[in-house]
Amino acid sequence: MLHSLDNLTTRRKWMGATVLAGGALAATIGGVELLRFRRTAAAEDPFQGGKLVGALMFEDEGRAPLDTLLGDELDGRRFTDLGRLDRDNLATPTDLFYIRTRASHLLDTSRPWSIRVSSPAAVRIRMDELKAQAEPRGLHLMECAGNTRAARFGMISVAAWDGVPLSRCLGRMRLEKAAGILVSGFDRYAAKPLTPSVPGASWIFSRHDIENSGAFLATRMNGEPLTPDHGAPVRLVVPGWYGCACIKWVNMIGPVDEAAEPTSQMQEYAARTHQRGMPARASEYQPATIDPAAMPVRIEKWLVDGRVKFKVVGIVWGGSQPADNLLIRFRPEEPYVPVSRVQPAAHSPWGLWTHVWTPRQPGVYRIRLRLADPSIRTRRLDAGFYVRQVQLDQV
Ligand SMILES: Nc1nc2c(c(=O)[nH]1)N[C@H]1C(S)=C(S)[C@@H](COP(=O)(O)O)O[C@H]1N2
Ligand SMILES: [Mo]
Repeated sequence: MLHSLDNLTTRRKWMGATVLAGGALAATIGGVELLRFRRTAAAEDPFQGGKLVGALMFEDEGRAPLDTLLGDELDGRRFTDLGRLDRDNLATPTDLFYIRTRASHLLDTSRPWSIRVSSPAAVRIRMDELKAQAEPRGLHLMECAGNTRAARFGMISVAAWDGVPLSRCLGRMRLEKAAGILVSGFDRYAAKPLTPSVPGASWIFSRHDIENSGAFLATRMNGEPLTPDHGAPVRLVVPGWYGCACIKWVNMIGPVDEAAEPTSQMQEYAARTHQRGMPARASEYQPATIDPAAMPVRIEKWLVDGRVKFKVVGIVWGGSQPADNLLIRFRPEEPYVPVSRVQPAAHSPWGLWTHVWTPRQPGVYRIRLRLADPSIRTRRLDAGFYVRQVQLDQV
């Protein structure tokens, strides 16, 4: 099925870009200079001189509108339309960044905010101190561990964040010897949730996890103060981890011992963060890191020299290093082939790839990716988690 081109061209609210010498594009977001993809010579472009005639819709996915606020408080969601991503808009504007849980009606940020530290120090970390110490921390990706087909995989976004590394605060909080560190956010809501979401977002980290991940208390997003739905006045960002660990409306940090039970949020997300069963202790949890993954986000239909060609555009993210050796398959009975072009972008936690697709027959196609290097752990790709389906009526 084809849908109109409006979707690709309207409401382009994404960041503008400026052309630099040397064929690279750059934009500045929240103090981060973001190098864009290098432009390629026109001669290499298989769609040169062609006409974009439409885009294919992914099938068998949720039907909720994208880029739209849905529901309220614990039921509140916004799924980001990834179909509009292109190489000039790699950061998601704040008003399109995905949302999982909207701000509580009971949240009162009119009074000065501080984080209570339940340790021998019994200090409070005041918001004005944090603001004074906050510095640009670059672009980081966030993905909900429950980023499923029903959400049209729209629970993933990238922003430029400002904040203060949590490891830097531990000494002052007298937490430098704690076995585990609990970070907890405001989680009382006026209404009972309609969805099976469990209220009470908090996560327990080891000191090693906090240092290793570079977790920080974020005060700004895309160069502006955090919005209420994204955790204002202060949230945790844990680079490389699923969003469930990125506690919003942080109001308490404290020590826990080795035997501490996982929090309700950790239990709710145990399977989705690939824990083995339900560990009895928080200290037995594996870091909730995101493995390398990739999926198509848009399939453009082109007419080039009188022939139909499809341009499959996708994203690649996760892992500690940008994956560039991607393989793609369109049907289980077809072999994996190398993706035509993968372009990891400097300083960006997700990169775009494009693949030229000339299917021979109409029918249903289930598009799946994997990494060429089998030694890299890709739990979700292995499970077919991000397979996307399209139907071709004619080719
Ligand atoms: N206090 C609090 N923090 C929270 C949550 C929550 O329900 N309450 N949800 C978590 C989950 S599951 C995700 S995926 C991210 C989403 O952050 P975002 O809504 O800013 O995209 O916030 C996390 N932080
Ligand atoms: Mo999440």
